[in-house]
This record gives sequence, structure tokens and C-alpha cells, in this order.
Amino acid sequence: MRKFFDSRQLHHAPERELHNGGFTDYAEKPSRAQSILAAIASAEAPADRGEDPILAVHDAGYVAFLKTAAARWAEAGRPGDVVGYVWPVVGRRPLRLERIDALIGQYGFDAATPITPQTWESAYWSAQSALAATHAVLAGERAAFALCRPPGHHAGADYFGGYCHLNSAAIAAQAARDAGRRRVAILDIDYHHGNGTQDIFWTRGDVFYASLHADPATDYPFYWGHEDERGEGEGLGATLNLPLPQGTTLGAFRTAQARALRAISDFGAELLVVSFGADTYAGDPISAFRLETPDYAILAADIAAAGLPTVIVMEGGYAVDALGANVASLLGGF
Ligand code: OKP
Ligand code: ZN
Repeated sequence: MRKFFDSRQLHHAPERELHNGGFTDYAEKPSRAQSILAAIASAEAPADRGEDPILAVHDAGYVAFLKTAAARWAEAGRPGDVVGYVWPVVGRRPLRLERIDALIGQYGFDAATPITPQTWESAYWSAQSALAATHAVLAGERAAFALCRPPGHHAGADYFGGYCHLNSAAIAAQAARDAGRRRVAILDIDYHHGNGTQDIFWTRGDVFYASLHADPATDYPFYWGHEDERGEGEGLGATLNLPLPQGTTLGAFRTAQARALRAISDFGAELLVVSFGADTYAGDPISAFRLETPDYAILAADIAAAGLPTVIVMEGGYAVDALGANVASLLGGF
């Protein structure tokens, strides 16, 4: 299987994150990618397809914000990483906002995703890795892997959060649509609900979003991923949320995944994007499912049996020492 990664994806390295009222090391660290690289032996550098495929998903004002946030922060005399503290809870509308703190609230939804001077560069190449894998599959590969880091599934068209800035899975799905695939499905098996991906395709009937994740009643991102969220308008029925309780092991996870795969097949998808998070692993430091390393091979074999051209995009997974083995298990099983 072809695999894609650009070393510039290592540059984004926030110093710390707000966690339970104090500060801890940033969980989404560059060593995650190094653990995966060591386990998959080699990865190709992606081509540079420019900003157009990113702007096919993301708002231009938001992209301009991501590129300039760190410089504006420094201009305001602030040391360290960009972090917000105020959010427009009643809804967002276009406003003429000047202060960096106001923009962070406008374009973000949590305080645990600091932006650094290298964030744009790393997110850009993460998206390019997803595009490279997508174009490999469009050109006839059965499957390809994008080592996306930073991850993407919490990022919406015009907001960051949950360690995510550009939504690589959504960018991949949109690129497949623009290349003529009429129906595309995204299967999100990260521990967390991919609220950004869901939001991007919420009113669209051409991209199906199915997610297995920890019940948002107990787990981040809390406000999205509940069972009754099914899409709207032309997208009604093209969103499927399957929340699972903390403590979930392979049996229940596999049953839910089979349900998602049946829905994807009924939808008539021509191409599949898998948002893969290894934070469902029993040893994950920020999550509470109980999957084991060999389980990923079983899940991957079930996905492969759906018979669709498949782009596998990396999302979360924070047990750094086991991360490479978990990814290798998934790719091997596929
Ligand atoms: C990203 B992905 C506060 C906890 C914030 C954010 C989790 C983001 C997960 N320290 N947790 O879906 O793996
Ligand atoms: Zn996650």
C-alpha cells in the first residue's frame, strides 16, 4: 500500500494544552508521526497540489486566519502559542473583528488547540498527504494511507479545535467528488466524534458520514455526535452516528462498524475515506475504549471486504509507544 507523509508535518509542536484546569504536555505531539513512520518503514512525500483543494472545503477568511494568527499574536506582544479565551456562544456571524483574541473565538471552538508559527505549514502538508493518497486511489490503487498529523476531523469549514485545523478527510472526499466520483463515504473510527466532518457535509446528499465514537454524553466533543443527528435537507439520512459506551471492546465495536459499512454500501458509495484514530486502543492516555493491537487488523479486514477503493487518513491515537504497531496492524489487516 502506498503511504504519504511530509516531514514539515513535524513542525507543529504546541508547548502545552489546557487540561482539567491545569496545563499538560500537548498530547498530539510530533513523536506520534515518528512512531508511525518507524512501524511502516517508509512513506512517500506528497506532491504540492496547492490551496485550491483546501479552499474547496474551507472558508478563505478562515484559511487567512490560520496563516496569520501566530504573527498577529506576536504583534500583540504575546509570548508562546496562540490560545483563545472567549467564544460567541449564541452563534457566529460575519463581524469586523480586529483583536486576535476575538478572531480566535470566531474561528475556533476549544481552548486546547494552540496555534504556533508552524501550524499552517504542518496542517497544509497534512492535507497534501491526504490529497496524494486520494489521487493514488483515484488513479487505480486499491487503497492508500495518509499519515495525517496534525489530524483533521474536528475542523469545520471555518473553525479549528480538537487538535485539528484543516479537515484532511473532508478535503480527500471533496477531491474525489471533484474528480467525478458521484458518491463518497467517510467512515470515522476515531474514538472521538468527527464534528467538523459531519458539519461540512451536513446538508449534502453526495457525501455520507458514518461515525463510531465514545458517547458525547461522556466524551469530547460533547455537543455533537449524538444518535439523533442525521443531517438536514438533501443531507438528511446521509449522517449516521453510532455512539458507544466507555469500556467498549472489539465485539461491540465490530458490530457497530458492520452497521456503518452496510449503510455505506446501501448509500452506493464509489469511494471510501476512513478517518482512522488509534485512540480506541486500551492503552490510550486520553480515551476509554479497550481495543487491542491485533483488533485493528480484524477491523481493517472487515472494511476491505466492503470492496471499495479506500483512502485511509490518520486521525488520533496518543499512546505513542504503541501507535506505530496499531497503525501497522490496521494497514496489514487491510
Ligand atoms: C482529537 B482526535 C483537554 C482535552 C481535549 C481534545 C481531544 C481531541 C482529540 N486537554 N481533548 O479526535 O483524536
Ligand atoms: Zn480522537
